[in-house]
Amino acid sequence: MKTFRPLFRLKKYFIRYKRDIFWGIILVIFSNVLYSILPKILQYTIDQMENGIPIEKIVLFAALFVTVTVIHSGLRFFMRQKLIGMARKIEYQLRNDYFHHLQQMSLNFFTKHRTGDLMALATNDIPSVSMTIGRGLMFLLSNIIVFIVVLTLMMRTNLALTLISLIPFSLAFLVVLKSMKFFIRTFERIQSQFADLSSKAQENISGVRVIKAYVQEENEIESFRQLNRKYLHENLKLALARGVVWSSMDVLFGLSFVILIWLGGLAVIRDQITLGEFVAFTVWLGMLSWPVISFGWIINLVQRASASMTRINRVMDIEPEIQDTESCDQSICHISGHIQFINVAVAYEDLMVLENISFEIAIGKTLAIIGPTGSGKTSLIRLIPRLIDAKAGQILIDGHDIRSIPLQVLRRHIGFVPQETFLFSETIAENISFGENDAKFEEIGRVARLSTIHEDLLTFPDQYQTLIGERGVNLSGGQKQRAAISRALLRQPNILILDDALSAVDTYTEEKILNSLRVQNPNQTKIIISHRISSVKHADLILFLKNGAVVERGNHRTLMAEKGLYAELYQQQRLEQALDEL
Ligand code: DUT
Ligand code: MG
Repeated sequence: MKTFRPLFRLKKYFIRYKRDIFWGIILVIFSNVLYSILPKILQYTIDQMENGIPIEKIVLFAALFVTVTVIHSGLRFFMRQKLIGMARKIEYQLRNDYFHHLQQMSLNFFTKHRTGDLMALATNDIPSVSMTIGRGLMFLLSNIIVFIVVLTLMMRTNLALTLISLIPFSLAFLVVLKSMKFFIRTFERIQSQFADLSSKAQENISGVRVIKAYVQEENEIESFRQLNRKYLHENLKLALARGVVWSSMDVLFGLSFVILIWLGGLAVIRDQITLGEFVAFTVWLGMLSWPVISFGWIINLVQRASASMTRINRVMDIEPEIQDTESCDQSICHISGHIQFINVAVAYEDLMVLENISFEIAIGKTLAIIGPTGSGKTSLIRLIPRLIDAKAGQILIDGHDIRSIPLQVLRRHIGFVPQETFLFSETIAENISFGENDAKFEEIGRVARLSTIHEDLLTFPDQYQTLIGERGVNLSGGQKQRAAISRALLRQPNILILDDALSAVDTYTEEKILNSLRVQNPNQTKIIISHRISSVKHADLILFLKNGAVVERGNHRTLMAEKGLYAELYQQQRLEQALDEL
């Protein structure tokens, strides 16, 4: 029972579809009782024939047989409709709930879980659960009913014959029980190898550029082949075991029939049973073989579903790390963009990446963050839309603790351009208007002009309607970045955050974009991360980060006067530029 516990979580779905289940069960009972009594009609017919039956009566029996069969098939049809339909509806709900859950997860969750594994849950585990609750339930109930009814009918006909001919059946049942453990274990291995295989394929397809650039195709093919070979090996093992079990069952069932024909035949000759009863007996015995064979299959199915459900539950039980808490003040429905950090620290697991960060930036001002790679710039700005939470210290926006602002409100007022741009496989216009579905075309055009991508788009065959391949393969790096900036600008955010979002754009274009950003919305607080001094020098406050700490702060003028790291970097970049211009 313990193994099936994960499936108890499906209770709420079962309750939702209780009507379907109720009718399904009623149909299962009726259709299988009818099925089990069919041989009884056969028995009467044969017995009557022996006694010299008039032809009309034979026709009557035949008609009865056909009618019962037709009704049975009809009931089966509706039973399948109800139970498999119910399973499909549960699968639909489960998949929606799973997707909804994934959408709530914070960044950290996605770094901890492989995309391939998360996909495998949706493509493998959820259907496995649905299959079990549909077919598994249907066959299990059918088998139980057939077993009870057929066995009762057989025993009532001849108890001794029933018991003797069932001896090999019990052996077959034992074979099923014994082999089950092996099947389940092998199957679990197959499932986890399948997850590895899909993760490998998934990473390969997303990472195809790197693989090609490093000429790693052969290596990748080889390591994929190895994983695939393991998968094949386990599958073959399973197929072999299945073959052995099936064949031995065939032998045992054959043995049952030998016993029945031998002892049953003798009983007929000795007039202990009628010929009709003998025939009915034979058919019943055949009917019993399916429940025995499929018992193992059903248990296997339920175990698999249970293992799948465990995996699903494991992910579904993860609480979103970042969500609205009780301290959230629902009356806050707007933020203006006054940001204050007080002794903020950030850590990923045990790795401290930022410590003692304090600064304040007024509405409409520009904050710039500069510093060597890995110094914690991205981590710092991730705190503002609460993609991550601070380990220590306090962040205030418009004087409210950031955790008291409803996440929806906070994020709606922030335009965030991440360091790695991601574009969807949709048109450029749709990519820009992401999250703002009713954006007017003029608005899209306005932000595209601001981020200077408008001119580029005009050269494309479909202009704003140009379709972008997965991850925007048909745009250049700089074009992708500017499309992402347009997307952030369209929301007219009160806080605009650019994380190195102009790194792939030349200095001239960068200057142009930054200039137009400066004038377009004087009340917008801007945070700009860059490696180039040229893009930060107009900022009201510049923070120089190094090893997770602010080592210099001020504006361009005061920092230059300090003659520290900032000034040094400025000289270096000036020199590089001069050399470039030579
Ligand atoms: N780090 C993690 N987990 C993450 C992100 C970053 O452990 O999910 C670590 C790596 C690095 C430090 O945090 O040592 C700071 O990373 P961040 O991305 O904040 O650095 P950056 O200043 O933005 O670097 P770059 O200029 O390369 O973008
Ligand atoms: Mg970064």
